[in-house]
Amino acid sequence: MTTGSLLAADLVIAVLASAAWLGGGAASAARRRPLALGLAAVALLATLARVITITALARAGWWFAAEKVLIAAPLSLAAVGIAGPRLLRAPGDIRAVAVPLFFAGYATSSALLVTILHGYPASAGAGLLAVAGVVAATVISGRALGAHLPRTVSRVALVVAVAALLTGTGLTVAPGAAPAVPHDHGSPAARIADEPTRRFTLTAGTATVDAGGRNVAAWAFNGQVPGPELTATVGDVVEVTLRNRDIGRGVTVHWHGYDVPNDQDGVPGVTQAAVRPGQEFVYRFRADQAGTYWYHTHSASDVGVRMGLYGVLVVRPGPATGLDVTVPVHTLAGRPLPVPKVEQVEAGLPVRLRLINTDSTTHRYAVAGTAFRVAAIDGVDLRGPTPLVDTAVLIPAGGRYDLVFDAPATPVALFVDGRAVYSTGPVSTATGAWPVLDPLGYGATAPVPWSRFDKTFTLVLDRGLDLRRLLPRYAHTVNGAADPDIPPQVVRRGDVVRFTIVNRSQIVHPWHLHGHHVLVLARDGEPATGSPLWLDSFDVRPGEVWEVAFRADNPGMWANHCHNLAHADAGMTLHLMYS
Ligand SMILES: [Cu+2]
Repeated sequence: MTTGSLLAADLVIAVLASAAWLGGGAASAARRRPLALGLAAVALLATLARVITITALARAGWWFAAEKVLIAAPLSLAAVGIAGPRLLRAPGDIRAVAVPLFFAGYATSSALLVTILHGYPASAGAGLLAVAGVVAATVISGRALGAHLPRTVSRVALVVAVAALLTGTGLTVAPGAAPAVPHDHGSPAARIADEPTRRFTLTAGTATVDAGGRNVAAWAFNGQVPGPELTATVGDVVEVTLRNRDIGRGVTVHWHGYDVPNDQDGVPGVTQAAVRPGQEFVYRFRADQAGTYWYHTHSASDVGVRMGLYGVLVVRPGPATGLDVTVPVHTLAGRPLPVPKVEQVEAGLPVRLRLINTDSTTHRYAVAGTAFRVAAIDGVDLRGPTPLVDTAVLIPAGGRYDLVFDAPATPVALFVDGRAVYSTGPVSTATGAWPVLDPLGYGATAPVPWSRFDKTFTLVLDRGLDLRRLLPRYAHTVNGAADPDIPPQVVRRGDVVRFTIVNRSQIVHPWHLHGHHVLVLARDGEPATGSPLWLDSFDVRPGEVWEVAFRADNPGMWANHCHNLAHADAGMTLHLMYS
């Protein structure tokens, strides 16, 4: 059983236990003896089952079990300890066990609320608040049922409630200094001169575009979705003038995966001010990384990218050979955009398909009708990629895979999420059962270039109630905090930095660090055994623990966030900064 399924199972069992205890309390209050005893038995079994799930989660990593061991387990023990003996005494009047059963229900459900609303890290404040809630609810139920509760119970409730308030609710972590926002650096055009320059203009504006035979409202660069494909040769200077015609929420251009100097990174409020309607901004950087990249607005990025403010950036080492095409996959107005038509090629010609996922969720790609190799991931060539047949690849949000093969004489087809987006003739469509490539074991291995790490950080991804703003929100959190309250990670130039990224939530988080590619060291404690994987976008699935590292060689302040852009907007963004 994976840690992700354990997390889900534990949650379901906790809900069941809470419901059964509370249902048992209600049934006994209504003097429905067999129902009350039956529900209490279910609750007891569910509570015991949690011993297994919580122990297994703790073995997978303390991050997954902290609040369950420290808060849920003691409360569940108290529930069984108080309700159990009274049930065993088999009271003549079943109503006599109503309050103990309600107590057990409140104990289990308040621990559940701690997991759902607070998560990681566990805190004394959250624990005390949970206990105070349990005691208060039990006292109220007791009064309502006319039960005699010892006066000490009310006193304990009062003491615990005061202690909880004094400790703080524990719903937020200790404040870290939110990063200071540097101001507009202006155009850096003077910095690089006398070099071959590729000049482009991107004008952002509202537009109506044809999305597979249907006109939809979009935000577009130069009136088209995707925006124009920007190409360059290694060594060129890329100069892009961004103009905003009428996008009221502002526009920037972020060069996704391209490790540009910090002031060219296009993050509003961090590396520049958003470009407002009528304004412009000139980006300029040297293209010294070959590979497949993309660009997109980082201003109101969730809605901006979804509405169409993105395009492809390809940097080639020299003239393209054979058929070399980009396949950006995007969902516009709820429907997949058609993939650009690929010309027919003669057999034997080398083909390079640059697959790009510009959506916020993972896509599954399958090439049918030919063996292929994965030549590069996230713009970086793999070492010793071997031929694959009838194998699918999963590309995370923001990620890119370059697939290469020699065009066969027989038909080939590309499937995205089981749908043929392109084919040169009839091929088998049964790609759904194909195995999925695990890039951590693909290609030829090479030693990790570092033996020690100067800085290590752990990012625990979860959900939680965020009370820092006027309106409470159910945020996507990192270490229990949400943007802008997540303390920045501070490194020095030259540091070798290791991140541990832990997903204790129920959803996939595609992680994306700006300005640096990270080398994958291990996943779930298993070292990567294939080609060195230098990624800028990788899916951390529920229950997974990723270890990645990089050298801090690109000074500045960099966004470090989930590339499910709705999650990033809902708190899952922090910053890496150089001291
Ligand atoms: Cu996410």
